[in-house]
Formats: sequence, structure tokens, C-alpha cells
Amino acid sequence: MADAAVKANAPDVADAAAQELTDGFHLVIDAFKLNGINTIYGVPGIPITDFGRMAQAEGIRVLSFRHEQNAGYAAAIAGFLTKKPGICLTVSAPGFLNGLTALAHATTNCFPMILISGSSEREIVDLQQGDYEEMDQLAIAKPLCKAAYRVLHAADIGIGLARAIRAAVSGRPGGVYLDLPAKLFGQVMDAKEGRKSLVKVIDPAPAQIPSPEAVKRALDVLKSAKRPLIILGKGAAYAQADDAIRALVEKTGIPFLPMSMAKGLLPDTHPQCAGAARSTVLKDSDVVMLIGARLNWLLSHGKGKAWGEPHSKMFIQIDIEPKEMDSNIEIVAPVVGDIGSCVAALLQGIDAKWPTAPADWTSAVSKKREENVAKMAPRLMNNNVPMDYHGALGVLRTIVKERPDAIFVNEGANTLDLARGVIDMYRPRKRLDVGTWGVMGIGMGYAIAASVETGKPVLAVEGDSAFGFSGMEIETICRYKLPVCVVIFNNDGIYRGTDVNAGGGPDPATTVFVKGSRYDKMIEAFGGVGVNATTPDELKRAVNAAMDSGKPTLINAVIDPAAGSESGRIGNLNPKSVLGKK
Ligand code: OXT
Ligand code: ADP
Ligand code: MG
Repeated sequence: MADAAVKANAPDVADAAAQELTDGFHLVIDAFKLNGINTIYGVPGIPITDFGRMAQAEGIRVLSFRHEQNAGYAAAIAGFLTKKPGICLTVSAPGFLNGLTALAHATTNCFPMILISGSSEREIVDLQQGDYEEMDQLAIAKPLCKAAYRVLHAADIGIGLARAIRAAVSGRPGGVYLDLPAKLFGQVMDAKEGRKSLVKVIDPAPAQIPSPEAVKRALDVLKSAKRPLIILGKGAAYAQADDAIRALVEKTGIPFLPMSMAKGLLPDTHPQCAGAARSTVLKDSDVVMLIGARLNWLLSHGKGKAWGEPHSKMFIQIDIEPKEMDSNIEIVAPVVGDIGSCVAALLQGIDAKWPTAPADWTSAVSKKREENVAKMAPRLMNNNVPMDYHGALGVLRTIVKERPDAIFVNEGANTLDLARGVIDMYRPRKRLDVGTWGVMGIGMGYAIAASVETGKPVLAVEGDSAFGFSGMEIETICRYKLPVCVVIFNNDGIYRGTDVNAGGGPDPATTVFVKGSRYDKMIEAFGGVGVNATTPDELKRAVNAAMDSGKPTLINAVIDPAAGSESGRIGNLNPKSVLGKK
């Protein structure tokens, strides 16, 4: 802070003894540094432009985006990857609103993130007198995040940031909003008092130890199982209890099913992985242990045909959020606590005498898995031109296998659903995708933050529609020279490129784009490498070259416009009209 503080004469002291002063700008920066926050994702403008400059001057990495939503998605996934709140910094009203989708996304997905927005003059906003970018941001943010705070006095900056950090990472992680009015940044105070006002958050996400009764109950239920299943969700990936989770799975011999972003927690090629036997294990299991996964739409709410109803399945659930228990169906053995502590406690009860999962069950699961893998194998080797999804994904699958440390970002409909099944993951937290909302637009923000936070190369596989939501950020990728390779599965549209306008008019159908677009040309405008790939072989060469060189690259992978299906694998969610389509 010494560098940052300014020397001035104390006005009320006759002998004008020098007094060291600081201000709101520097107190926020110092509070960040004190709490190990060293990266900010945002878009500059009134009233935070100088703040960004000063933060950069003070050694904080400040990444400027082209749109706040993408900066927000970057912050959200930074939170997931690091267990520290990712920071998104925006201007007032429109910038704040642009960032808000990402804040809500972080909250929905249980990722710790803090959206910090500059705001206009409180006195004018509250009297609605028409200030520059006037908006009551705090009130608007509140329902969309875990907590929302406003700091009005420089002396409260330390406490304000401490509250925001703790709220974001403790308990169930999520989004927090911090409102910093323009006036706050310029407020001056005594530097020594300022230093004293800062708070280093001690133990921001304290361990939450499960009760011994809950652990015993869960072990008893698990032991009684004839066809047990463990479902790993992205909460398990977030928890970074990788070794303990692996030990639990391997000591019990229970098949495990990874949710999308939990793929790689144990390798998808692990003999107990039931990813390729999903329907079978959901339907036929008798005891299901959920670890950091919610029984929401992605798991058919734990009910119905997918779960083989009518049934007498029993659910054990490990989650940090007590309210998650019984959210959709009865949980017979709730284990409330953080996953690291819960799994460690369970492991203590699993000794050498623990009965491993019955062989008739595990071999039935293996058989189904092998059948499905064998069924898919020839499709992955096809050399069709134009490429279909499987032909293109077949080569990417090998590339990911050869580069297990690379981070794989994925969005789209068919591009998402087929890649999830085809691309095996080998390491934890390497697959980042659309998450709980199935939201399009996370792609470039995720790719940027993944690269910045981990230093690893990134392969982003994007539907052509999905890419469009954040495509301008390829300039950001080029500007920061990030080792990101974007592959666009270009099938000329949303789901398919073959739709026609049912009214017969001159406008194209609602789901199609300009045919034969060359997205690869876009990145060339910013000095990146663009490649048009029309065959699996061309695709393979282009991706390998990009991953080897680390140069920002965009590959336009030409996919048969007729290859996809409506909404990928979730077409059943589309409402139907009794009058038919027209
Ligand atoms: O067991 P069975 O036999 O059933 O088989 C399963 C597995 O066992 C097996 N499997 C395997 N077999 C062999 N080998 C291996 N390795 C293997 N692994 C698995 O495969 C099957 C299927 O397995 P899966 O996938 O695990 O199981 P299933 O049943 O699909 O799982 C169910 C779900 C629900 C868990 C799963 O489907 C899932 O996670 N789905 C997520 C879907 C999702 O989120 N989709 C995104 C939203 S779609 C739509 O909303 C879109 N929009 C609208 C929009 C959105 N979203 N956002 C915003 C801000 N605005 C608008 C838009 C605009 S998508 C979209 C753009 C689409 O166009 P693009 O151009 O981008 O993309 P294209 O479609 O490519 O054109
Ligand atoms: P998926 O989409 O992969 O099924 P969800 O986002 O639905 O995963 O569920 C993640 C769950 O993990 C949430 O209910 C959340 O409360 C929980 N969770 C997140 N972090 C932890 C943690 N460290 N310990 C325990 N539970 C956690
Ligand atoms: Mg498409």
C-alpha cells in the first residue's frame, strides 16, 4: 500500500505534518491482494476504468473482455476451477445487467463468483432523478445470487469484500453481488486506518463435518445394496477430494456414473465407469449414492421410467446444502457436509472386510458398457465428407486421449450431447460445459479463464450457434495470446442447417444460418490462425498443430447440415402443438 498511498498535508494541523493517505481505489486493490485475489475479468468504463488501470499497475491480472457476460462466465468457471471466488468487474446499469446472467449462472451451478459493479450516485438513483446509467442494481441483483452488498464508505471496503468472499465460497458456493458506487473510489482516508480496516478472511470455506449417525446410516444402506451405484456430480469435481473419491469407488467396487462435468474425476476408461451404460444403471440399481449431484432435470428428478419405476430404490446423498435433501424424492440416508469430510468419514467405515459390489451386478454393467462402446466404435472411424458428428468427434477423442491435461470446453446441442458421450476424459475438472441451465454462450469466457487459471492448453468444441453467443471474444483470445483452439462444428445452424421457412417466404428458416460460412476467417482478422477442415484427417492435423503451437486457432469444421437432431438428446423437452408444426 505504501506505493499506492499519497502524501498530503493534514489540513487541520497547523505545523502541516505529512499524513499518509489512501483512497477507495487502492483499498479495494489492497483488499484483493490481501485475500489472494490476483485476477479480474471485466469490461472497463465509467466509473471503473481507472480502477482497472491501477489494479493492473499493482500486479493484478486484469483481463478486458468485449462483453460483460463473457467476462462473467470466465469469473464463474474460474471459481469452479480454483475454489476461490472468480471476480467479474463491470460498469453500472447496462454493464451490470450484462454480467447478471453470468452471476445467476454461477449461483445456479454452485460456482463461487463475485460480480462487482460500479454504480451511480445513490442520492440521485434513490430519488430517480435520472443519473448517468441510473439503476438500483443492488435490488435487482438480490434474487439472483446468494448475497448482495453495497459499500458506501471507504472504511467499510475491507469488511464488504470479506463478506462477499465468505458468502461466495462457504456452504454451497454461489454468486455474490458487490455494489461499489462511483463516489466510493475517490473517498480518501488515513492510510494507516485504511490498512487496519482490511480483513484477511480466515478459513473462508470451513470444513463441514457430517454427523457420525449420518455416516453410519449411509454405510448401512450401502452395505445392504445388491446393485449399488455412485453418481458423481460437478460438486464432487469442485470439492477437489479426488483421491478420497477414487478410494471410495475402488474400495467398494461400485460402478460410478459421472455427470457431465464430473467426467474425468476417475477416468472414463476406468473399469468401474458406467458412463456408457447410463440407462441400465439408472434403471436397475437398487441403492444410489449421489456425491455432489442434484436430482434435477438432468437426472429425471430421480423418478419415472428412466429410474425403472415402480421401484424400491434407496438414495444416499452427500451434499453441503441440507435443503437439497428430499428435494425431489425421499433421501433415506442424507449426509450433510463437505464432500472431502464426508467421503473421508465414509472411508473410515470401509475396511478390508467391506463386501465389494456383487459380481453379477458389476458384470452386467460391464457387459452393457462394452456393448455400447463396441456399437459406437465403427461410427467414430468413418471418413464421411461432409463430416458427420461421429467422424469429427472420433479424431478429437484421440487427441484428448493423447493430451489428457488439456481442458475441454463444450457447448451446442448435438455438438454437446455427442461430444459428451464420445470424448473420454482422464483427469478431474478438464471438461467444462453448459451446466445446469444448458446455457449457450459460456464457450469463449470459459476457454479464456481455463487457460488463464490453469496455464493449460484449451480445446473448445462449439456448435456454430453456440459459438455465436461469445464469438467476439476470439479477439480477446488473440490479444492475450492464449493457447486456445476453437473448433466450430459448422452445420449451418441450430440443430441442423436444412430447415426451410414453412411459410414459403424469402426469409430463411428460424434455425438456419448463412450456408457455408467460414468462421475461420474471423480469427484471421485478429492475427490468429484460421483453418477450414472438411475431412476428419484435416481436422486432426489442424487441431494437433494448434495444440502443439499454442497459437490462438479457430477451425471451421464443416459438418453435414443434415446430421444433427432437434435439440440434440433433449428433443423430448420441446412442447408440441396439437395443430402440428405449421
Ligand atoms: O445407456 P444408453 O443406452 O441410454 O446410452 C447412453 C450412454 O450409455 C451412451 N454412452 C456411450 N456409449 C458408447 N461409448 C461411450 N463412451 C458412451 N458414453 C455414453 O450414450 C447414451 C447417451 O449418454 P448420455 O449423453 O450420458 O445420456 P443422456 O440420456 O443424453 O443423458 C441425459 C442428460 C439430460 C443428462 C443429457 O442429455 C445432458 O446432459 N444433456 C444436456 C443437454 C443440454 O444442456 N443441452 C443444451 C441446451 S439445448 C437448447 O436449449 C439450445 N439452444 C437454446 C438456447 C440456450 N440453450 N441457451 C441460450 C442462452 N439461448 C438459447 C440453442 C440456441 S442448443 C442451441 C444451439 C444449438 O445449435 P449449435 O449449432 O450450437 O449445435 P448443433 O446442435 O450441433 O447444431
Ligand atoms: P451435476 O449437474 O453435475 O449433477 P449439480 O450442480 O446438480 O451437479 O450439483 C452439485 C451439488 O454439489 C450441489 O447440490 C452443491 O450443493 C454440491 N456441492 C458443491 N460443492 C460441494 C462441496 N464442497 N461439498 C459438498 N457438496 C457440494
Ligand atoms: Mg449447429
